[in-house]
Amino acid sequence: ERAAEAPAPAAWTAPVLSGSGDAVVDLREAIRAKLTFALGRTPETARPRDWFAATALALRERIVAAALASERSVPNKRVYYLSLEFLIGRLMSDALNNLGLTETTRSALRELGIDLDAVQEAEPDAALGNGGLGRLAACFMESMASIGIPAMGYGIRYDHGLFRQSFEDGWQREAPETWLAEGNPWEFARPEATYTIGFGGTVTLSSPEEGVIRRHWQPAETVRAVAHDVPVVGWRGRHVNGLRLWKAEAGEPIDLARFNAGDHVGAVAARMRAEAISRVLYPSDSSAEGQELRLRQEYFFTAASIQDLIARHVAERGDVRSLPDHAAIQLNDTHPAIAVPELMRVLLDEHGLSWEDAWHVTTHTLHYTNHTLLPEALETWPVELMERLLPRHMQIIYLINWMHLEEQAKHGRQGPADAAAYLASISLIDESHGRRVRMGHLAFHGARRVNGVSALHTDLMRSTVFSDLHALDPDKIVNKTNGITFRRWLHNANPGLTRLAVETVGAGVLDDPELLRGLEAHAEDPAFVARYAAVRRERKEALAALIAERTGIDVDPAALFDVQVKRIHEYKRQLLNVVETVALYQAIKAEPHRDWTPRVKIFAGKAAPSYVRAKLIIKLACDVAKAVNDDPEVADRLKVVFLPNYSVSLAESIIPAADLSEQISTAGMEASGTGNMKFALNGALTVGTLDGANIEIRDHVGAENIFIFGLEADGVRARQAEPDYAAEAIQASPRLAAALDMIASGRFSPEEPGRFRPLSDDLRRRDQYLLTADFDDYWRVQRAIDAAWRDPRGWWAKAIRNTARMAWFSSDRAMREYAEEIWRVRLG
Ligand code: 4GP
Repeated sequence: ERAAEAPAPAAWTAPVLSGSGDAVVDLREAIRAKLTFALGRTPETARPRDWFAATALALRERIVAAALASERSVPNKRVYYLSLEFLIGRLMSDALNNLGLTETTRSALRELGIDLDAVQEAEPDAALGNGGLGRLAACFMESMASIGIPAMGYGIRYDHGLFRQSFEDGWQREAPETWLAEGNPWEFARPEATYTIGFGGTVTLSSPEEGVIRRHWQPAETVRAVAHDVPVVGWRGRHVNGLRLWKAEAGEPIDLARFNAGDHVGAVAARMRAEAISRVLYPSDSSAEGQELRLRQEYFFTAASIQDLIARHVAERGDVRSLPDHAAIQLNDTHPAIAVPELMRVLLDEHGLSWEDAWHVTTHTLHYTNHTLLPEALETWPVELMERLLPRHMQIIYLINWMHLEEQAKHGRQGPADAAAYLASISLIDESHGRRVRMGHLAFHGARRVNGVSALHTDLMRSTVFSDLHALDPDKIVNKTNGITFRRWLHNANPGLTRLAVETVGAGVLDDPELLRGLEAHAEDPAFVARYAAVRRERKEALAALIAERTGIDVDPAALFDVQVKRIHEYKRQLLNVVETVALYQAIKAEPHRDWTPRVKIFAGKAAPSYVRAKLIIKLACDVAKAVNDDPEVADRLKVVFLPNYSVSLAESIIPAADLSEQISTAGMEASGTGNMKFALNGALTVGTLDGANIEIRDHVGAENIFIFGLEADGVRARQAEPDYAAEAIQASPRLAAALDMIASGRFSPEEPGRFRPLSDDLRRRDQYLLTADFDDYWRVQRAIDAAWRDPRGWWAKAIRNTARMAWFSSDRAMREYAEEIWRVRLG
């Protein structure tokens, strides 16, 4: 059904961790037994998917022993990572690599006549996330297990992860993704860990006879949250943590009376409503979602997780008051921000704590990571909806807010002139367009530490969205620049480069990425450069084969592979890249005999289904691709490819094959980026703006090894204040004007000449993302890149220095910083 990924070269682990003969025999027999007895298949009839399941089950057994040991030991403090998204992708290569079983498994399967690569390709991607923050959560889980932070991830076990993307004549089409269709061999269902989650209903007061007055929430509706655990095995199998994903079930599977009365559909209506909660991942990334179901998802998984961790804490420690000493809860964005009133509710109403004690526990246990400052992405919920769905929580939010505002009034912190404006800015309730709860403010106020994900982003948090709250508590906001796990993004994705690194600087580099530094000494050594280039060439050939298979387009692996892969969003400016492509096309047409640097522009990424503008940008990229690729005059000097259905696995094939990494967001808008780190680690040179973590990447790899262009964040703000900047910029740039005219003219859409007018008109009139302002500098830097490519020695030296200097961007480093400065938890 799904096409194969590019074949991986023999794993680098061979000389380092190869299995003994006995281990191979044991594993072979274990796999054979799983195939026969757990799956009921014979080797003759088994499909690759069956071999995958049998292998996963056999490996899971080896992970379980360590997992149970981790579970039995009671660490002094645990981290709970609450995230609505975990974009984990395939798990087999992680498990094999971290257990050191890649070669043992390859041999065991070979003895059964089966190829490990084919088995790995049969694993569906677990796409339980949209993009950046979901993939970050997956990297963090792997790193916590690798460096020994006792942790549990909490999320939702979506039946359908991020939609499957295909193109119909260049238009994005979405189809449901079905990763669970044949079950998930990695997971353990834990029906014994089931909690009841309420919605709606009323809040009543206890009778005065009880002495103290307590509030009781009587939900109108309840749903069961059933735990499903996926073990997360760390590097060298030393630690195993759990990812606990909640599945929604109805209290009663069927209304038997209704069924017997003949209403067969109505009899399961309540069940359908309950199960809808864990049915689909919301395909929103950096855009607000108004749907009630989304709020139900948020509360469902947060409440289940809090019940679970409190039950564990009380079982281990007896008293809920000591929660902050033994648990640190990280809220990944505001999606679990309802944890603030939920934890308060549990402590007040169920454990009888006073308000002060409950507030102390809450604000010493919770921490919050912000991932975006885009105004349209800052989550708010209508008060009316919250009151209907979570009446007790709304009471608690009002009380928190009242105390918070009183406190400021008492201290007279606000100047009298603009007191109202000041209080409005720090209030948890936004009253500017209907009354809405600001989830960012709520998370901020309820958290002990709040972090941004790159130095620039954290500064902007302090100076913009959270400036007034920041002034009240200047130590609360801290920076924790993102990281990526090198096990997946270097060792697994690029075994050739890893093997080269091991052979050059020693196997210690597998444990300590700082040793990558040792590669620098070889940046100009012809023998080393040849090997480094050969690794890249092999990955490019594999990617070229994959491109041909999936799109029918032939690309030359000798050309510069220029890659932009990420969610499609206007602020990420795929459109800037497409407009530059059109300008380059025009330039080649104007001077067809010039010696142009051959380029392949590679795009991939999904647009949220309701994001009309992003889908139009995809269509433009596809239409431009068609025109350019079909033009014999251009020949091999420019090719444009849009690979469908971007995923973690596809990223693993693309990133090691990239020469150039496009990180071209409008400065101030990309919180960090993590793709930028993956590319640089694998030796692609970055073309980027001074945005997010690009700035820190430049600081690490050196300004001479990265191509920076465009306005900086304050320049963006200044320019946005000028009313006619777009028109002026276009007028000043004949090249940009010509490219926009060509797009507007219908040249790429002859069957519908006006199709792309909305894009060009918008750029002329408003250009919110400053594409016109940055275009000329982008063009300039791209031509400098053409020239740099023509000097292979210089290019490879830069590439090698990128790989050598990226160690700091390991998510192990990020997790150590969180452990020390946010969670105050010891490493195991
Ligand atoms: C993303 C940010 O857009 C990206 O810059 C960052 O690297 C990533 O989070 C992880 O911190 N945000 C989202 C989102 O994914 O949905 O807001």
